[in-house]
Amino acid sequence: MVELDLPDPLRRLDGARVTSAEEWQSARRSEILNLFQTHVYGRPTVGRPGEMTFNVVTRDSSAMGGLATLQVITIKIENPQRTDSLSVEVVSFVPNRSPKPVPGFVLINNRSRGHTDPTRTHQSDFWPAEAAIARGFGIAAFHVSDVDPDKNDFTDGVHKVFDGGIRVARDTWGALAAWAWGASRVLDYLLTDSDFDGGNIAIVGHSRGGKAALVAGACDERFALVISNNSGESGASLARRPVGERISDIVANFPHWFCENYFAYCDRENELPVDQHELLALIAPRMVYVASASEDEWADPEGEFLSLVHAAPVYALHGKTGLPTSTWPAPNTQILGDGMGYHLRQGSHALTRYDWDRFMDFYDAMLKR
Ligand code: GTR
Repeated sequence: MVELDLPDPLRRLDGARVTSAEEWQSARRSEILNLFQTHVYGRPTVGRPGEMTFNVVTRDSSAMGGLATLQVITIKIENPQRTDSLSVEVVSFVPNRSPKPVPGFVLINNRSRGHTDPTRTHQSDFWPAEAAIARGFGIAAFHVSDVDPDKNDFTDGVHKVFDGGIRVARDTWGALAAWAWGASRVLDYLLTDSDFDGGNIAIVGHSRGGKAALVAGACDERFALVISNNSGESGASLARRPVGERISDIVANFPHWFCENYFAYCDRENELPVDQHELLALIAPRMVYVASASEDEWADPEGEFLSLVHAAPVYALHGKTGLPTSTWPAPNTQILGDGMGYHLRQGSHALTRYDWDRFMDFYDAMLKR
């Protein structure tokens, strides 16, 4: 494998070296975030909406045979003229027998809604709510299509409500940034829910949802833990590694995930002013966890691991040692580091019960529970 010439997260645009956590926070962090928003994911046209209401439509304290309390919440978001709105449904469970508030997970659901069935008629390892409850975690989810349907169309979702239904500019946000913004709105709600510990909310996503989870964690410093599962190209894996999916593949298949400026980097990864380890670095000093699968070559599992390794200097600046090794581990061995964790699951591209069990092990270890 050729040596990669990666951008240095600790070198400012004017060439000066970042030497303290304070300098990172005040000067460098915003430079990198701005580069990602300009060249990769696009820039949100709206922050926390002025017109946003939370409506608890269902509350059942005898869910899961009395072990949990279910809530279904509708987040209604209107544009300033109140001519259009979004409605985002959140499903959440908290354990009845654990002291409140509880740390929690939020899944960005990019699969069918059935995976987060509030009735629990259908139970899925994609969102194993019973397992989270048994270990004393709260768990919530929302569906990506409530924020921005996953198709190459800017006339619906958040773009319709806030952007007039078009790509306004070359840095207009794509679906990944929109889903990340949606995750922040779910967090806005959870911060009002006294059963959840608002200081300990993890954002989780698989594949395209894993890319969005990283963007959410990079943009919104209120997320305490960011978990990317098999996120691959334009997620955790390094763009400059010529392995698996490349920018040319992803923008051909999913142009709507990105801003238009990203299209210029097809087969020109070396000219991209950032690489994906810097997206992970934006999460520092908060917790970041990357999970890969051994047969998921399209996502370049080793490239996902190396992103953590190359983000580690930013963690070190904040007094966190990161991973205890820079050697890619064998399948089914978890690495619990300082602020960072990783595992390579034996198997194919998926989000499984094995992955969730490791996320909970890491979260428990970090919380010293
Ligand atoms: C693939 C895509 C990946 C990943 C995946 C998914 O086809 O190439 O980047 O996002 O879809 O989300 O399932």
